[in-house]
Amino acid sequence: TTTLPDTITLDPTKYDQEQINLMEERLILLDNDDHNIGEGSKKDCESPRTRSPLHRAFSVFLFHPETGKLLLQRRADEKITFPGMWTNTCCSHPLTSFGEMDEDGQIGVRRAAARKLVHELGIPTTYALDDFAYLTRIHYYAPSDDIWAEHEIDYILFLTLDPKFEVNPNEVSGTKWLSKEELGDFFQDPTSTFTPWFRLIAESFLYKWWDALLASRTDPAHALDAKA
Ligand code: DMA
Repeated sequence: TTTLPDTITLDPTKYDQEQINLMEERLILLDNDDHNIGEGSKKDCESPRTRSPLHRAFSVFLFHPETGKLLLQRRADEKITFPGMWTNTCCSHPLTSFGEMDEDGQIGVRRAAARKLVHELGIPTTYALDDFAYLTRIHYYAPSDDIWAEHEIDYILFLTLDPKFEVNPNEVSGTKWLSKEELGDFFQDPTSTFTPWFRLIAESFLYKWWDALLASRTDPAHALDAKA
């Protein structure tokens, strides 16, 4: 197994202390086939000094059951990577703890997603972990700035839920529910910035899956899992 050396000290006068602490979380390092080959801190996984080693991540897209709208969040300015950018409902990483390394039925990723929906948005786990529809995995690399970058195999999860939520201001500085058309217009807004993975997913698969989800609400034969 690979264990990465701790290479950077984060300056608390430059970065938020709570976010500095979260950079010590232990992520799951991967080979190109999504096999676990070790662990490393978030800090080391997202720094070019260690060449941003590949690790496991997830992206949740939460849809409103009645309106079919997608919940977006704006990342807090305190975030060390991709601050202030609009993105999908919730993204993070499964950790080497909390049973999040378990791979059967993507259970570890589902546990991590539920944990972070609570932490970032205050969405209680009133749904079953099976309610997350697992769509696919996407392998990508995206720089955040001169220092930080993401290099991940990202599990895409859809969830249909009308949640109670209360955002954690250290993580999230705004939310919006948008329809497909409204999201298309929002991407054109020159005063907003968007995370590269959200743009990538929106430009590749999102609308096709979203259509399937909307169709499945009236016609169960179009259920999402059948399309995945
Ligand atoms: C990283 O999310 C995950 C993806 C899919 C880009 P993040 O930087 O928001 O993680 P965290 O919320 O744990 O800081």
